[in-house]
Amino acid sequence: MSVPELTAEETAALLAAHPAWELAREGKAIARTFRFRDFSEAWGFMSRVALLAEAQDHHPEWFNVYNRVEVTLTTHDAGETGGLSARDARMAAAIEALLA
Ligand code: H2B
Repeated sequence: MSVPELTAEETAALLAAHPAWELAREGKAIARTFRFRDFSEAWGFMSRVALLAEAQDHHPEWFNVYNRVEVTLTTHDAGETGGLSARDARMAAAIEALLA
């Protein structure tokens, strides 16, 4: 529980920088649903995000059905019970960069 949570201003900046993401869990997380052509492309995306997650030691919560991947980013080590931190902002930016 040692990671500082984003301030309201920092959270607003995060959403402005990545408008496809939305706040979830009463502001404690951000979420985005990705759709791909098929399962193979979805799994390829997940594989690349998994490598990012290991490199950043920051791991997404996600749910996959065929070509759809729902990603939730939150920091378990932030706040009392988890919250948004700079780690989530960095991961969101890295995921966006994968798809750019
Ligand atoms: N992922 C996420 N989403 N939040 C965390 O707080 C977190 C993590 N902490 N991955 C890391 C691992 C921590 O448990 C290890 C010990 O560094």
